[in-house]
Amino acid sequence: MTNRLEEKWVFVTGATSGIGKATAKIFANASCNLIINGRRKKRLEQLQKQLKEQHAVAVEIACFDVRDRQVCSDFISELEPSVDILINNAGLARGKDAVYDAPFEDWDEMIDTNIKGVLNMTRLISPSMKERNTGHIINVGSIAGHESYPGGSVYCASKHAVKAFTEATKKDLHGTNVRVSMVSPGLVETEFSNVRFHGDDERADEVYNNLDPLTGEDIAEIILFMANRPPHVNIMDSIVLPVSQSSSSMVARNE
Ligand code: NDP
Ligand code: 8X3
Repeated sequence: MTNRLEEKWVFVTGATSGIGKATAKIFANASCNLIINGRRKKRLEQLQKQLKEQHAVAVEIACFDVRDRQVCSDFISELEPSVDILINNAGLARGKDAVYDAPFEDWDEMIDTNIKGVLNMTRLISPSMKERNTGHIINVGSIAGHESYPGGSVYCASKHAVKAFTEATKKDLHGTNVRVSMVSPGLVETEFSNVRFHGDDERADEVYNNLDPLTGEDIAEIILFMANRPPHVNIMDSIVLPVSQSSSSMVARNE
């Protein structure tokens, strides 16, 4: 396949694990330079070393919390390269409690990360894309942004918000060459469920038992495909599920 991505600068939020880490790796393999974000500095340093050694690309570390607007702003105003592709991937679920039981703190963390984190990064990076009349913003949504499930009220609401924001961003940039896309995965086996269940590995493992879930690499391949389309092609959304999953709540497990 033609590689249209060589030497592009790609900013991946949440690159210390799962989908984000796999995405950083696949773009480095396509000869892109990377800016890798997350809060765990050691992991970012390890990934930086690995990508530089394996692919001879430039890799900058952006160790900050996407919820902290001031820190995001300070980092981006000091950033030398222009960002060609922004991948808003950082996100999380916290708990699976009903609305009448869920802790407010869990709700705040999801809203602040999944919604406001995406808003912060997009607001800060999109002006330079608009000015240069080029660029691509790719948001990681979810099947939960298309349908809601019990116990997922605020997580689903946050991903519905990502969908609405993606669509409106495209419309705000209407008439420019800036592309805006999202990918909406189903069950992907990453650290997502360990985080959701506050480190309860057993409960996290149960989510992916006997269903052959997606991997971070599966989603990274879709993101790379979207970014590597010719400049006149904009994929708005792609819902990607394991074959064993037919909706948020319909999952066929092998016995
Ligand atoms: P992981 O838990 O494996 O990765 C989440 C990443 O987000 C980590 O790198 C984490 O880094 C980063 N992150 C979380 N909070 C922040 C923050 N405040 N600031 C900066 N980085 C942050 O999960 P996934 O890879 O599965 O999740 C990635 C995205 O995919 C999320 O948006 C999630 O909602 C979405 N998704 C996941 C699905 C799944 O089934 N796994 C399905 C559909 C969508 P660190 O902790 O170092 O900050
Ligand atoms: C994550 C997918 O179904 O676990 O966005 O909420 S799900």
